[in-house]
Amino acid sequence: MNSPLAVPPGAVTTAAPASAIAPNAAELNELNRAFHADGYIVLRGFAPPQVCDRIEQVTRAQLAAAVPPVEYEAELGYPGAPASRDAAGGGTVRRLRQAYGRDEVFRQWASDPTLTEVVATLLGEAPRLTLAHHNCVMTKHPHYGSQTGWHRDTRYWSFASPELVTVWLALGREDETNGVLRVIPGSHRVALEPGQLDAAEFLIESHPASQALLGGVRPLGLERGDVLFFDSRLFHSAGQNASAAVKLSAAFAYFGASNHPLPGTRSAEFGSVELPAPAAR
Ligand SMILES: O=C(O)CCC(=O)C(=O)O
Repeated sequence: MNSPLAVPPGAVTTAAPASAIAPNAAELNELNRAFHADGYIVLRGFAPPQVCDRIEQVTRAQLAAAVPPVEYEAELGYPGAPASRDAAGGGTVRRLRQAYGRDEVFRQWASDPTLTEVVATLLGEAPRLTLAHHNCVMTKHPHYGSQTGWHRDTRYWSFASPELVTVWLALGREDETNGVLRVIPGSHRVALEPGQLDAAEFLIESHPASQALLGGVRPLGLERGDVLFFDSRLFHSAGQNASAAVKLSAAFAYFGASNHPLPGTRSAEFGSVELPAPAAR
């Protein structure tokens, strides 16, 4: 079932560069090494201020009008979420979904050649943007923004190979006061014991085998324009927002050209966007 905001499956983008700061070949090599060792990298100030400004402007306008398709906090019912759509705060949006179809600013950012070159390096091949997962602006509102338990993004994703990269752009400061993302370095490669996940595939923190994992938690403080690239199998979580301002982050996910969503699954529903292979250096 395609959203009215979705773009046709297999569409090729013609976006102009968003002028992100390009790492050189040696830096890309080091980023690739760190990514595979830790499961994530952070590129500070990777998205230029004017890109953040344009994305934020469109996001705030669409958030204010709750332009569909959106996901409401009350729909998920995570800890801290309003009990129902009729409860106080029931209209709190958690995600502006299908961001790629919403506005050119999202298309330009998600297909920015500098960004996709980093993703291609991490995947080892030309990337494709999935329109089925993430492809959204994540919001974390004061009061009604919920807490997200430890999970792997791939928990409900169905691809031939689980190797995907999530790209998270901070549109403002993200810290312990407003629901910073926390990660467990190296957890993308950890095999879990039976019973370590609950029915919704969140990590059961009280499980004995979870203790070593939880001993390595690292909060990833971000500033506006910082971009976090993480292996979609990396365990991460986030708290609530105790500040007075909404936290906004754009999130997209990519898979390699030799990978594919499994036919008939939700991962295949919305199509994908082919992106160019990285230029030879
Ligand atoms: O900001 C949060 O609550 C985390 C969101 C997240 O990790 C997710 O929805 O996959």
